Amino acid sequence: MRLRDELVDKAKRLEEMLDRVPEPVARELRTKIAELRELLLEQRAPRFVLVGRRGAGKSSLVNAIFGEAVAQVGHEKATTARGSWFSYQGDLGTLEILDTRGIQEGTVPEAADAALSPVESTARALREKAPDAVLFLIKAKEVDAAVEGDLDALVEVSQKIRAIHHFRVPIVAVVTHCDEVEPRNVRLHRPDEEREDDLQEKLDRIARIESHLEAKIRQRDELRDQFVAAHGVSAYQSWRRDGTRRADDRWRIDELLDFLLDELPEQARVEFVRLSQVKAMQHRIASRLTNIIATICGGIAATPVPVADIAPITSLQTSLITGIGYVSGRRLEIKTATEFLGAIGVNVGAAVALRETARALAKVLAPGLGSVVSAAVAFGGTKAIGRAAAAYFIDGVDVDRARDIFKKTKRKAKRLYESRQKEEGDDAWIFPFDDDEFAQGD
Ligand SMILES: Nc1nc2c(ncn2[C@@H]2O[C@H](COP(=O)(O)OP(=O)(O)OP(=O)(O)O)[C@@H](O)[C@H]2O)c(=O)[nH]1
Ligand SMILES: [Mg+2]
Repeated sequence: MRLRDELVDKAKRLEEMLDRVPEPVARELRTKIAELRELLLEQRAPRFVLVGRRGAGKSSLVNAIFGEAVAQVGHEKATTARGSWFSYQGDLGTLEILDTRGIQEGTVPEAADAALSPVESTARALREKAPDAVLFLIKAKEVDAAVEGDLDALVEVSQKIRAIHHFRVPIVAVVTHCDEVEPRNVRLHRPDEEREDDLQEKLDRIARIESHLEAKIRQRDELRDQFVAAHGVSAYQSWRRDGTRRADDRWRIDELLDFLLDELPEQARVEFVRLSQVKAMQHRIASRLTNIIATICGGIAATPVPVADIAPITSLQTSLITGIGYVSGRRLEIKTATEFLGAIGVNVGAAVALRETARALAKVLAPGLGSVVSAAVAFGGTKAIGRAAAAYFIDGVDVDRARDIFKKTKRKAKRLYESRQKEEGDDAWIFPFDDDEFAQGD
């Protein structure tokens, strides 16, 4: 992939540049570049193990995450997926799923020709790859009955993972079919059209089911410290034969994904956020990217040797835009990113001219010239570009609005940075702002 190669190349050149930068600063920048690598370059598909009985809604949950029909629901044949990793592919990305169905049904193979029992085939798959999380699915109405057998299966899977990979995998319990909880006719996905008291009754009942299940899981010593939470959802969607969607009764899937995101390692996050298309999550990743890159840009500009050139800054800023574009579900060329910069009023031409002037000056005045751009401008400008790109690519605002966001954010970020500089001096970029601080007085 060309874009990826370009990014790899950029990261490498940045790191080489750091060889000429004095130590504490270089180390700080290296850490940031490493974070950037994990987030942008070492991405892979998230890997989930699904534990749950037949019909619990495992395939439906996969479809609910994608918002498309990628997994067959209801009438899956014995040949699909079970006992081995399966890549579900949507338009925007891939999930790797290990369906352990059958473990809690005993060890008898379902098909006569199956060489391995469900336990054996699951163990073999787990040796191949470590999962990022285990999702334990159970129907709301079944939480009361026979959970113990399911929990035995859960313990078995999590102990296998610990034995093979030496880590405690996070376990998230998903209470499915919440839409069918009494009062049944109250539609969770249309709360505005329902009577408030009816809705509340249903929500209360679901909350009780969740805490009941949580209590049962926490009773197990083998699960307690890996268990994250129980989360009620409806994953129901239905498609016509021609592929158009007939019903979308999904409820609280976004919230589930949001806290699954917290459990994922850095390398699986961008892919997850891209394929699930939850804007709030996309904003979270966009904002992390923005903060990392703004810090690096601020650091380069503050670097006390004249390697500080505007070129790596502009180049990082275009990477930021392509990165945010990617998170939103697009694939942008560097050229598109540069055009976006132009469109929101960043004078890319002027940046290049400035660089030439700086080089000429550097020859006369070097060493010790310092940077062409102030750290405040580099930081503030990058922060502003990230915000504008997120608004444009994730929220779909128009160019005028994006330009407006750019201008306002730039002013504000620059001011904030300068006040930070008064406290911390030239190292101010090492102490970046969290977004709350930034949002104050917005
Ligand atoms: N009402 C409702 N129905 C659901 C929900 N999730 C799944 N279903 C339905 O439950 C049935 C079984 O769902 P699947 O997703 O196929 O379940 P599964 O766990 O993959 O089943 P197996 O592959 O056979 O183990 C299907 O008819 C789904 O439409 C839900 O949240 N609400
Ligand atoms: Mg299934």
